[in-house]
Amino acid sequence: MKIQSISAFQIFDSRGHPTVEAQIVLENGITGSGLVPSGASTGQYEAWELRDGDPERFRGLSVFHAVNHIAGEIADTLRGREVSDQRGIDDALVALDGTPNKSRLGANAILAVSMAAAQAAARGLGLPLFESLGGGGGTLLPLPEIQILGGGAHAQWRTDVQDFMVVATGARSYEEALEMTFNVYRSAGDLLEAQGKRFGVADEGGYWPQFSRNEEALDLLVEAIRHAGYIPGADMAISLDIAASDLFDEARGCYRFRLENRVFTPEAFADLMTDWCGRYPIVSMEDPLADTDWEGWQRLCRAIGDRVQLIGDDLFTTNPGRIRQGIAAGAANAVLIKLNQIGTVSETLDAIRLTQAAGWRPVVSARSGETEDAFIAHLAVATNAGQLKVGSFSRSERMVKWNEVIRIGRRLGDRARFAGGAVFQRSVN
Ligand code: 2PG
Ligand code: MG
Repeated sequence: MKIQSISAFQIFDSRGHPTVEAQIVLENGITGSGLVPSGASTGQYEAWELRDGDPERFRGLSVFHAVNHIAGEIADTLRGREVSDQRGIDDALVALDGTPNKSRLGANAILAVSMAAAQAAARGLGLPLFESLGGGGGTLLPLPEIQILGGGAHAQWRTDVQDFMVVATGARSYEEALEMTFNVYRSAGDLLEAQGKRFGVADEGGYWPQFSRNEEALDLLVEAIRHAGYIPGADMAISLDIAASDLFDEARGCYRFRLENRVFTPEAFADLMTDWCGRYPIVSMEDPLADTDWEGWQRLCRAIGDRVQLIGDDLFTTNPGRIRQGIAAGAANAVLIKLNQIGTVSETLDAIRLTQAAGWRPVVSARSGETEDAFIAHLAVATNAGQLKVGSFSRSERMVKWNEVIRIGRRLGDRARFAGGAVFQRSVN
């Protein structure tokens, strides 16, 4: 199954911002496409998203250079190659780019082609993507981590904390987890409406918050879980993405809550995170500290790492080198996995395997700017990752991923397993 041609064009993500789609056609006529997402609270160590920077076109956000790189250099290099050799294709893309962060061709150009190759290879074999990506060993449906309120960079800083999510730790099946989350999401909406505080939704479909303190959002989550008829901490737990790199003032070496006009030393901020975990039913915290605060991460991990999942997102940026450094330092116990932070499918699989080999947990994640592509649902099942974070329970760029896991479960039939709340107790690979 050889690659006959590769083309690309500019499409738009869920924020209406330009992004890249690549299409591969094989010699036997089979096609595959790759659509690239885009973050807003991006980590400084992420692979480079190439934008044109021309103020006359899409306020500088157009991606015509990345598109041209695919149609030109990349197509010339990969034409005639065996599409099922994902590693060979990805290595060739990395070598062609030649920079450490994929800044010459653009990680958005490279990833579009890498994803398109994976999809074309699966179709060529007549397999769903999760089967071909995972070599047939992927059978674990992930526990969904679903956003109820969106803040930070996704909601004009209405709260300092970025993602207020729930996890249905008491659910016995993927479908039950979705039903429980539906109920809590609706309850949160009803409560906000009753308080006269329901003002639409943020970038990932969670309610747009209107609070004067971050803890009010935590209180609302607990109330919404109860209101929906569940026991906080037993049936439903809280998961937060603090996105603390965005709260850290590098120059002064302190964290800042703009909403509350409060400033914290790194120690005080880590203490606040520990305090929240004691007072609220929190099972998981992502980026509780900044991506430069390695000491803080280690301290927090020693304090609560045995009972709270501590996920590095900006800290690791899905980069195997940084994950290795984190494992050696004992800085976290879980890794957020985003394809476009590293830029190829093979390196993403490496990051997941490395995480699992250390006994840590991978959490496959979408970006705040998403597309109609459901690739990550397949990635999560293919690798038995156990957890999937896609945003909220509304808007089609989110629902397409949750729905795809339902389809994958039907396809797996009796072979399907569900990760459930057990992911927080042990490794279920
Ligand atoms: C994150 C993601 C998704 P963004 O920080 O984990 O919530 O946001 O894509 O803006 O980086
Ligand atoms: Mg994050």
